[in-house]
Amino acid sequence: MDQERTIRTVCRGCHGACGVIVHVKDNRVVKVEGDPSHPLSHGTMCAKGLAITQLAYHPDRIVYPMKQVGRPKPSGKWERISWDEALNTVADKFKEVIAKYGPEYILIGQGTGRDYESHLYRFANLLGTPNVITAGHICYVSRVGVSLITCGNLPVVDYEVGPKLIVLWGCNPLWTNPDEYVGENFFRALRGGARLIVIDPRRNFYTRKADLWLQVRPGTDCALALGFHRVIIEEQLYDRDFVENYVHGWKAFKERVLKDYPLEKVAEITWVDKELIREAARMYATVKPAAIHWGVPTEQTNNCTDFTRTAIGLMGITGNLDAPGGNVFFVPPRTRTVSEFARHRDLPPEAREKRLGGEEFKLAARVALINPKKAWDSILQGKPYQLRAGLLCGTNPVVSRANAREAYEALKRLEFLVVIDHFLTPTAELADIFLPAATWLEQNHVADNWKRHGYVFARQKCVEIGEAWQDHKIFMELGKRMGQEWWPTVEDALDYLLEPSGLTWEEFRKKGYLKGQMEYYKYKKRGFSTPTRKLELYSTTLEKWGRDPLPKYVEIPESPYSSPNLAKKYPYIFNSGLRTPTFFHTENRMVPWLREIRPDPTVEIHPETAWKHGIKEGQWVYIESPRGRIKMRAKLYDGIDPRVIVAEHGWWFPEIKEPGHGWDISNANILTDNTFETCDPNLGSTNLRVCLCNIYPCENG
Ligand SMILES: Nc1nc2c(c(=O)[nH]1)N[C@H]1C(S)=C(S)[C@@H](COP(=O)(O)OP(=O)(O)OC[C@H]3O[C@@H](n4cnc5c(=O)[nH]c(N)nc54)[C@H](O)[C@@H]3O)O[C@H]1N2
Ligand SMILES: Nc1nc2c(c(=O)[nH]1)N[C@H]1C(S)=C(S)[C@@H](COP(=O)(O)OP(=O)(O)OC[C@H]3O[C@@H](n4cnc5c(=O)[nH]c(N)nc54)[C@H](O)[C@@H]3O)O[C@H]1N2
Ligand code: SF4
Ligand SMILES: [Mo]
Repeated sequence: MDQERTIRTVCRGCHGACGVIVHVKDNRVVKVEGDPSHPLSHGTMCAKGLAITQLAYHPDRIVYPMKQVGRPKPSGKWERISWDEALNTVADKFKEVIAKYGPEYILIGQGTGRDYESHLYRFANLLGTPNVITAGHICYVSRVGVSLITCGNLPVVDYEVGPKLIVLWGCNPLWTNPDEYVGENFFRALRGGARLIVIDPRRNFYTRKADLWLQVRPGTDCALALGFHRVIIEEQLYDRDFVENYVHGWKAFKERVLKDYPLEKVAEITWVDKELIREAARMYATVKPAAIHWGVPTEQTNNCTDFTRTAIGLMGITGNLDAPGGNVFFVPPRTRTVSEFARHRDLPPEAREKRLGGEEFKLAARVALINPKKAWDSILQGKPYQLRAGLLCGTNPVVSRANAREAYEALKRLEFLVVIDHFLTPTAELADIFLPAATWLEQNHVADNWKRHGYVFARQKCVEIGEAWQDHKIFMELGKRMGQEWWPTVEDALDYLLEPSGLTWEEFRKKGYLKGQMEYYKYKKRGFSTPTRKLELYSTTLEKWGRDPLPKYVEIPESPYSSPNLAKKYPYIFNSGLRTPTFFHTENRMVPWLREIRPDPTVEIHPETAWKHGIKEGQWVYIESPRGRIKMRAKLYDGIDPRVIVAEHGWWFPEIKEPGHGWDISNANILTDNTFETCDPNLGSTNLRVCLCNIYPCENG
């Protein structure tokens, strides 16, 4: 029997990096607890992090490679194989596809940020395929892409100094800890006396604490941001020096706002009272420092590009950009960047030209991703050429992507599919080869090296479970079989990542984390990293691409205003994607501690609306859109507008043992749309948070 020992590491049950002390006994994790010495999480952890042992040691977890032996897929018939057989099978198939058709016929994919994009992209780039699907068109990478062309980098709230006013714009940091943020730091600022403006269609914890709550119509944030500009311009509340010296296109932008966005019109579009918009804009422009903490719903719309640059514009013209306590560009510690490690530059120009949809969604191409529908069309219709093989790592697109039915059909039809995951999800059940991924307890990595909060953390291997490998190792070993240049071990690759810091993995591991040396107002010395060296409210990049260089609001393609005829049959706005503290997208439904808290998929309906349809609290109801029908359990909630329905996303049922696992029963993305005409024109972002729907009680109650 071993003595119990403790290891300091960082979680990755969400985007991650809360500090954790892991207790290990006999090569088994017996307990995890928050690490009070961690500079961002200060000892806090959430339910998902605390439940990791139930996930890692779950009886349904697959901890060895498998091949699907039954046909047609999904057959539910699998056979255990060795790593050698699994990797050789994949490598042989990929080589065959490359020889017959070319590397671009292989699709590589991942879901949300999970700390292995450096390795996944390196694998794809060295393979020579430009066809990588991620969640980036609707999440985070979209905001990074827009930031790059607008001000050169992603501005992040400076909770280290602390804002005096926070505009919480479609974000729920205490439940989501998204990307750079650990929600606790938001709360610390609030407790320290920061004022709060909340922009959210739903009443929640924050709206109750807020000085002002703007109950916006889902999907109209871009119009609201332009309304803020309107007030700030009219009342001359902007920072004159900044506007004169650091903004490109101020005059043209000002004219657009004054001509096209009178407050009455903004109020009509957004459902927010015009005096409330005025008051909020005034408060934002006059309290210093102020920061905008914005969330993902603003990106999951056809206005993704234009909301993001309009919001960045607000930060700039109020003098809050790169100002202490405002929205800042944190300086990263000296390590190799994801981009450098991934060798993005080495993807040959002729390969880039073959990127599916690259000509259309130019900004997505710039950040090296494709709209998933481009992949589905390629597989289902052979347009413009037919993908032949795919590898998906840490993603469950048949539940998480818009128009899930199409995603399902496409992946089912793909000639050869590899899935890397912990569980046989509805997506994994469509694979030919399943590769078992390690959890965060089973890996060594320089964590958070993709984020822009100025830190990297040591994620340390605590145990090994079965034959699972960390994703990084899978890409390395598969890459070597494809003749790619990699390092002998995972840790050797980490030495390379860390090299500019002067530390080896061994040294870094003991240190725990590195922090960049912060410097504010960098633009005053060097300008912004854009073509004009200024913050481009008039985008020269979009102009070069033949797009509107100035931001505007375009009505959501499926809304009561843009589709009045459709709205007769589907009168409600379907706002899907309400996160819960227990689940991470399609994950955790099999974890008993978490599922017990939220056993069923929930849809929130206003009591007036429910009454009209004879729906009672707790009853199962159908929700229907032009694309299909799902069912969820009704929760009556008067904190939303009676015209809006709020639903959770990510539902499938691991307890249903047939290989589909009930993927289409309560999956919100059966209802969402993915057609190109309805996407953001630059990024291909889909409207995940707004489409039209109707509701009615299930026959059997
Ligand atoms: N309707 C609607 N749909 C949405 C959203 C919404 O708001 N509304 N949100 C969207 C957003 S923002 C995003 S980012 C996407 C997320 O979409 P996805 O990333 O596709 O979804 P997840 O369920 O997070 O992850 C899928 C799989 O990753 C596996 N996994 C977890 N950790 C690891 C790991 O370390 N390695 C490997 N190999 N596998 C792992 C899990 O077991 C899970 O099966 O969903 C989007 N879908
Ligand atoms: N527990 C948990 N944590 C997660 C995730 C998870 O699935 N579960 N997902 C992770 C991922 S990949 C992401 S991207 C982040 C997202 O995390 P956040 O950015 O915090 O996004 P959400 O929680 O989707 O929504 C935040 C708020 O926006 C409101 N909202 C909905 N529609 C609109 C709209 O159109 N406009 C405005 N202004 N507000 C709107 C919602 O009511 C909600 O209060 O969370 C990450 N963290
Ligand atoms: S917030 Fe994320 S990183 Fe922190 S404990 Fe929860 S799952 Fe882990
Ligand atoms: Mo996301």
